[in-house]
Amino acid sequence: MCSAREHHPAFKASFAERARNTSHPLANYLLRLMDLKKSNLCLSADVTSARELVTLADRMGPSIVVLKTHHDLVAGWDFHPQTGTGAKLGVLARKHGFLIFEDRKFGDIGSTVQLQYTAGSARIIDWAHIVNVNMVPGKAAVSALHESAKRWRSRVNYEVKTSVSVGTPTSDSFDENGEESDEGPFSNSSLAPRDRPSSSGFRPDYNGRKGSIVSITTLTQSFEPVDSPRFSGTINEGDELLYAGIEEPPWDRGLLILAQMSSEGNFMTKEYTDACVEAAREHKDFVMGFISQESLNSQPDDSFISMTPGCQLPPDGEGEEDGEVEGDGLGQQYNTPAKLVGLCGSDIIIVGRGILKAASPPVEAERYRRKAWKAYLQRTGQEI
Ligand code: S5P
Repeated sequence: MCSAREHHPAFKASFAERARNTSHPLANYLLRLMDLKKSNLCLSADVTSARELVTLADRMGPSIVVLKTHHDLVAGWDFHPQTGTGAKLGVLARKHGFLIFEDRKFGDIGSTVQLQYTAGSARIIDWAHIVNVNMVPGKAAVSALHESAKRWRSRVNYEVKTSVSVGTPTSDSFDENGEESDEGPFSNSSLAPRDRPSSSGFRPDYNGRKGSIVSITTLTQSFEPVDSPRFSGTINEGDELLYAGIEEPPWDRGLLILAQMSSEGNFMTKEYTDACVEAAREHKDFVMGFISQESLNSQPDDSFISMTPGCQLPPDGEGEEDGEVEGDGLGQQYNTPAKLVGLCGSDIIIVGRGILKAASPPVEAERYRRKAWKAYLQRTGQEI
């Protein structure tokens, strides 16, 4: 089911060693976190209400290193940048030590994926450390997202205080060149992503050219350095704790390329997978790895992380490690952590329903964590 990559140095290397050889800031952080927490488990938090999601993240936080979200299937997602659902998950991520991965699978032309990443109600880049891209439209989607992440990174250390006043319109208030930032025609490109005014004083047309004047708004901005995005909402006092033993994650964002899928009959050919690896090598300081069914490290200096969905364990006690697990009847196929991590060289298993549907999800998450960690220790020849 997978082409073994045991000849690549990363296959046998510990996560701590891999961290030392990884220049990607977020990949380096994640590998150190895995080593510290003894976890290579990502929870696919596919629940349909924001309240459930936040509760789940708090309960499962101790077992996981990555929390994977699909924000678009969550009812009641609060989009407020400082107090909304993304910010709440951020607080829990700092408290328990995990990264947030929005499984958005961007798959469009460069300009559109930039807007989907940085703009709209969700402003995914503000709260998700990691996102992924479906590279079917071509490599431009990867370079476009990379460009957005760089631009965001260069502004994010500054919080912008804006004061807004309304006055008489003047003709030079509009950008005659129709230049748009990656945040789209409605944004003020000089503002840091998390503190743009929610409405502007003009209504642009869709060519990004002159807008029709409604009133003019003057923004006065002052930039204040901040160390980390602090949540100012209503999570309980004392929840604003930091996971011990490691610093807060870096501001640098990371991208995973969807290089192979777990679903039956998918169209991701070897040629497509190879193109994904090529794109990753071209954007090493942004692409941290792949969603794949096996390790895709093949050149000596490749140090990508493989995260693998389509993972379940047979029920407790029934040939836990080597047993076969049936698919879900909707195309999803499953393999065990022992196979995926031990044989195929995957680094992180992604598990949704295997944990979420258990009688006690926190107990089940621990069972998955232990099995996946054991498979990693065996693969790398460490003591169990
Ligand atoms: O190939 C893939 C890629 C992804 S990201 N196969 C997948 O199943 N996924 C995602 O992983 C999928 O969208 C879902 O959120 C999760 C698997 O959930 P489970 O309940 O089948 O474990």
